[in-house]
Amino acid sequence: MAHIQLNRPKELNALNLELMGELRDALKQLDADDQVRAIVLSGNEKAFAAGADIKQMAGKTAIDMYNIDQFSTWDTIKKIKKPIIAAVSGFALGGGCELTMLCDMIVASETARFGQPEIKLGVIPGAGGTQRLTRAVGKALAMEMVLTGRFITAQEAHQAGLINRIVPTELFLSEAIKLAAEVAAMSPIAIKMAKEAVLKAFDSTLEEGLHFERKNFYLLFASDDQKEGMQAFMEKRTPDFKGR
Ligand code: CO8
Repeated sequence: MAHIQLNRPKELNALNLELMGELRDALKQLDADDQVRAIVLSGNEKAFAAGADIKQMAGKTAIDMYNIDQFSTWDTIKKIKKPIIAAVSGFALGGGCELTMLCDMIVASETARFGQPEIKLGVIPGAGGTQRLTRAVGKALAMEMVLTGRFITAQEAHQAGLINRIVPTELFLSEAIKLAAEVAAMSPIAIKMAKEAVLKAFDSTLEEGLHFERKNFYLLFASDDQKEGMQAFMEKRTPDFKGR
């Protein structure tokens, strides 16, 4: 299990290009490290991230934005195979909210606030806020959040299905780590294929998704972990998964 902490506390972890580049590189490194089976991504108690760095963005032209191509970083993060658990306390706004939705599960503190306030800046979400949010919480709430910029509470986010659980603020990181440890105890190869298959549901028809799931299911019978998992069940012992 590995933990990455976004660390620009004075700017509420505003996601400037440098921070996103470092995050991408750290995630790629952890994805390639066999010792790591799950990743926790957090901010601090006050903010997960308050969005893209407005000060860095404010003076840019459309062509600057095109040339900077910041979303290629997001595309790389999207391809991380290992599960990423967001540990969220305080603000998760704009790009910060979008980053939590790029993660696979979200553990939130009671003080967490999720929002897409880009509309108040005269723009719209650019890293999935109109798409992943709508799929997660449905049209009514997504439309309200994107059109008014209203922040929702952890309670509302939980009711709407955006997050996995709400925990007392002092426990937001430790509970996320606990969840990551639970996932890390499973077969790493099965976990990766499971993540891939769940994500497939977002951009395929049911038939295509079922087909994809079935192929991954069959493929896992080529792994030592499948033999070990089923053998351990029959021998009534804890499996020792190796990720092969
Ligand atoms: N960018 C740059 N600086 C920020 C940001 C930000 N997004 N958010 C906060 N800060 C800075 C503030 O300017 C302030 O700095 P300073 O002390 O130098 O003035 C410091 O952080 C503390 O902030 P506040 O004093 O404002 O703290 P408050 O507790 O009063 O308010 C809020 C907290 C409500 C979170 C408020 O700071 C706020 O509204 N922030 C902006 C939220 C926002 O609009 N986010 C969306 C940004 S646009 C976006 O994310 C587009 C996504 C596109 C793709 C993503 C690419 C990465």
